[in-house]
Amino acid sequence: MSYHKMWAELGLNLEAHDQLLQVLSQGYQQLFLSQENRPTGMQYLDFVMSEIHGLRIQELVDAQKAGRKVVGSFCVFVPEELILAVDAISVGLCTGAEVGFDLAEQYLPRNTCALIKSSFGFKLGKMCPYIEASDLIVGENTCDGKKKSYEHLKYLVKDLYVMDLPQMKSEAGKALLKAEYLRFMKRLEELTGKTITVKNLKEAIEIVNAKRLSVARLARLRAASPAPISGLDSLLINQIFFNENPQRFTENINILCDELEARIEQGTGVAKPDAPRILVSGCPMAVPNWKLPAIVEQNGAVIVGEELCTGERGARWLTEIKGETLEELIDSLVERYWQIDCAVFTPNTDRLQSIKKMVQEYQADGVLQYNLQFCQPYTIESGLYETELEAAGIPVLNIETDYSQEDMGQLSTRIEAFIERLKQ
Ligand code: BJ8
Repeated sequence: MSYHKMWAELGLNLEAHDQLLQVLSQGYQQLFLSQENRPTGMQYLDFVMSEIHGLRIQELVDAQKAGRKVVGSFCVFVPEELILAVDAISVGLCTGAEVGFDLAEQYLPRNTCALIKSSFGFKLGKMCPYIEASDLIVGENTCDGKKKSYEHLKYLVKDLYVMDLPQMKSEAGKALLKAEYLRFMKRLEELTGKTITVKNLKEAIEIVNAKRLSVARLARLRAASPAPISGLDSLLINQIFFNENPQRFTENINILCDELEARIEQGTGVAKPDAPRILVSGCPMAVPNWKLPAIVEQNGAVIVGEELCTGERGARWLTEIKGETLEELIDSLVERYWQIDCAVFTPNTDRLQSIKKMVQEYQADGVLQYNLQFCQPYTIESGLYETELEAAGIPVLNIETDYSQEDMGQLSTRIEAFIERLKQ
């Protein structure tokens, strides 16, 4: 089916977009479809990926024609529950390809992290149907790169809303988070003409909790040896988490988990039982950023967990449905999001504990800390954590990279050496 008419109406650059889809499809075939012994439940993800700029966008456009709104965001601090409560659709806007960087650099310094430059590149190159389909785009004050880049982005998109976020886990910080969620609620109500009530917020919390439970179930199953699913496929699931219809996602991930349970019982896995097991920790990896897991798994190791926002840091906690008033539900929501241990907080000691816990739970042999070049929060934190983890007997490899393919050879050599160290 051709979606060219829809893409043209969204204002995409059809030629550039066609080229992008072609590269994406080739990369996907090479990396994902060539894996051996994949669970059959991954066919759902293959389909979602093949239609990520097609059918899913068609669904968004159809929903808009029926009066619903689409809200795009860049951070796991933006509560999907509030967006669903006003019957809007939440989509993630982070991107993971080196597209339109030359255009992005007309606005941003060269030494801006690839995640930020990529979002600008997709927007300026007119290649992201999600950003074009968004009625409201939510930025947030997290790292300096993001918060300052929104000062440019507001002139490039039709409606940008910026959420302030705390930097310290103090009582004042928590009060700010609550105030900002209340302000965001009002903005969503204005956008949609709908009111957030106890009933619709509870329903929204249930939907998002169920989605988070499905990925938590998947995460637990990866503790098995041999690993029942690859890190590459698991990362893809955690990436699709942000853009797929939430109920459909939950249903299909639970079906996949049923299959993985059966595989574990039969002793079937995607890697050898003695394959070194690696936990990846650090900056988010957005579609189609699959570079690191591909190198790790092509070198004979298996990734058993992601301490990333496209992973457990983004999905770990649930919102407790307690109380009978809106105020109590908002407090519950704040409690849930307050636990996110993003490196923009200072100090951020909880994250180190999360990494250690994940190492233990998923029987990881070592930690690969993934830092995007020019990302100060995660790169600085990785130095602190390396010392602490090594002292606790957990081998660490710190990687600093970007979205280019130029360092593939060098990364591969370093990762191979790290895997050898883990084997010993
Ligand atoms: S909660 S990790 S999604 S802020 S990689 S843009 S930090 S310079 S993305 Fe994030 Fe929310 Fe935190 Fe998660 Fe800046 Fe670093 Fe770039 Fe980053």
